[in-house]
Amino acid sequence: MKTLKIAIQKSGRLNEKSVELLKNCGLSFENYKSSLISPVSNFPLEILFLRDDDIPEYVQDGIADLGIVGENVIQETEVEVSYLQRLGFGRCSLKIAVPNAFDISDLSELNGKAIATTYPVILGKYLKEQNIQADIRTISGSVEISPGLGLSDAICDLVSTGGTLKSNGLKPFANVMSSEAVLIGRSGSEHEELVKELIQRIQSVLRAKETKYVVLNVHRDNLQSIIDLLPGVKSPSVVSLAEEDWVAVHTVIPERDFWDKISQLKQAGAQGIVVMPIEKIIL
Ligand code: PRT
Ligand code: ZN
Repeated sequence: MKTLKIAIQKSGRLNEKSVELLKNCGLSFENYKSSLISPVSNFPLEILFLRDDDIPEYVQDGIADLGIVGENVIQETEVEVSYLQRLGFGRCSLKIAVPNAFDISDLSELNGKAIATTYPVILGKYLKEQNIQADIRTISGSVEISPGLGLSDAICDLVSTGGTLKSNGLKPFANVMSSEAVLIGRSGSEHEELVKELIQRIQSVLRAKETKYVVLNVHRDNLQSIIDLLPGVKSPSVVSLAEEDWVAVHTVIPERDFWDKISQLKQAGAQGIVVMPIEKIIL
């Protein structure tokens, strides 16, 4: 029996969401912090728990068939892997930031300046594209304290809320790249069918997350205007109610325009609107 291997972060910002995604795919496994490999009992899959920096190479070299890792790590390690699916978590941006007192208005003002980063490859390419000659200082961590220590004029680091920059007296200046967690694989994997099956499961979970299941009651006179507002998966289900003139409409609504849609439905005569989360959508 073939066994697929997927590499995920052992601990850190992507671990919890990666485990949650796989569990939502119906995969049953133990998430022991001490183990490096966890077998899945109901799918031919093993989960490898690794440092995120090692995941792209493990996938490239065929030690793992799949991996979940930030795009920033893939770009920095410059490996040959295929992007199979964006996962919508671990979102952040790699930014150049400068001390608040540095009154910068143009990227060219970074010419001849020292920029500290743990992302020398991505930063190097960006500066080259922008035609900036700066001194890239590669350090292994705590990049945000380097201007305060006099080690650099600017930094290039990941930002999500911006709180770390702020508390270190820094301001973001240029966006070098935006990143999120992605599922990666290798072309020509010998387990193509299993990979396909797992991707389908992941996509059904992601799709469900983006949509809500909605049930509402409406008078028959207003039914058509409600239907016109609902794109749905195909067309909405319309169910008779004990009260003859009224029906219940069952449909799905995308999360992104959810509140707009609900207020339009109310205006069109919808009543008793019930909203439920969806576990999976299989097309
Ligand atoms: O041990 P291992 O090597 O596996 O983990 P790690 O320490 O290298 O990575 P980890 O767990 O910190 O991050 C894993 C991945 O999460 C990164 O590669 C990104 O793809 C993603 N991610 C999302 C982030 C952030 N948001 C983030 N904010 N990674 C790091 N940060 C750090 C940033 O470096 C800075 O120190 O958080 C700080 C800034 O956060 P804000 O919210 O103050 O802006
Ligand atoms: Zn790391």
